Amino acid sequence: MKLSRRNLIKAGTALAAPWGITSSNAQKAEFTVKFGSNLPATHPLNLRAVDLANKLKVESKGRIDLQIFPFNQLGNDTDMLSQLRSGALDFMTLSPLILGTLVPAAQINGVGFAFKDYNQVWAAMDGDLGGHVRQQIAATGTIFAFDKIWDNGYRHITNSVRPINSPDDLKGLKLRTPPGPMWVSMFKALEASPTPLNFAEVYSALQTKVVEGQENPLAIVSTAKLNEVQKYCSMTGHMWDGYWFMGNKKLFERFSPDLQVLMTKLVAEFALLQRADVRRLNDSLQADLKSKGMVFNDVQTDAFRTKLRASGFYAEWHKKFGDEAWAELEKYTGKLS
Ligand code: X2X
Repeated sequence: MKLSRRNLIKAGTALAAPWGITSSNAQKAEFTVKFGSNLPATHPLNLRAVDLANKLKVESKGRIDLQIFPFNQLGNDTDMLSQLRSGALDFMTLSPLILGTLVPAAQINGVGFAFKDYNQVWAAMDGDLGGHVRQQIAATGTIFAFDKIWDNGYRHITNSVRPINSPDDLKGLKLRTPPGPMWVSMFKALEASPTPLNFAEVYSALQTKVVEGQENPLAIVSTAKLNEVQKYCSMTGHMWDGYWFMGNKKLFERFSPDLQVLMTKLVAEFALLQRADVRRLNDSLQADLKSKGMVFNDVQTDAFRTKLRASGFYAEWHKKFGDEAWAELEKYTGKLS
């Protein structure tokens, strides 16, 4: 079967079928490697990963066969991260905030309401702040991150109970967060009732009302069809989140230098295209989701920041990250607290 977007999308519904199958007359690749992600096959992250795999195959003259496994086919994020560390998985994309369970410094992009716009995001993540985080990831000795982070987007809150206009509306709301310490800390500070769950469990947890809400960018709400089990979407944009494209260090060191250079170049090249796709989607999906019955509201975020400040959220994370890293963040965002 040819590696194509159409086949990948079909694959999204099948279980654990590899999508990098080479045609029968092609010679066996020197490196047949696996990439896993938590997102549906139709999300631009996976569509661009397929494009990456195709170009990698051509430009490596068939030496690298990158097989794409979307939508938690290889396990949830927590499983995939431990597989990546042990070498059972070769490459994956992961939120820096979930990676925070292993590399605490990685969470810094998730500080509530830190980045005012995408110019600040890319300046920081492609600049010194991202560089600092990648150093900490490499310091694990087992995994590393390529140097252009892929996009997830600004996160907004959806739920099945009421529109969120002010922090009071969040009080006691049973909110799923991804399994990362900063999310729990932030939504506790806002007096919601956060429950950390892997993305693999989100749709069913919402459907069965184990939780009432969740927070994600619109491209995820749409591609994971969360609108089927959520009524309200409140445009809080409370943090920006991305995906480090990561690899197992030992595996990557087995690539010859020319293959290492090639893959590094292509991950960066497709990162830029993926960022543009995600941004276009996040900017255009409101109308589509509205037509499917979701109710949107814009949110004045000042009261949320004030509450976070008053609760000591910024002071606590400043202390955890340290003065140097915090100054690095504020170099891009301006003063936060
Ligand atoms: O788990 C989530 O909500 C997701 C898909 O946004 C992340 O990967 C952090």
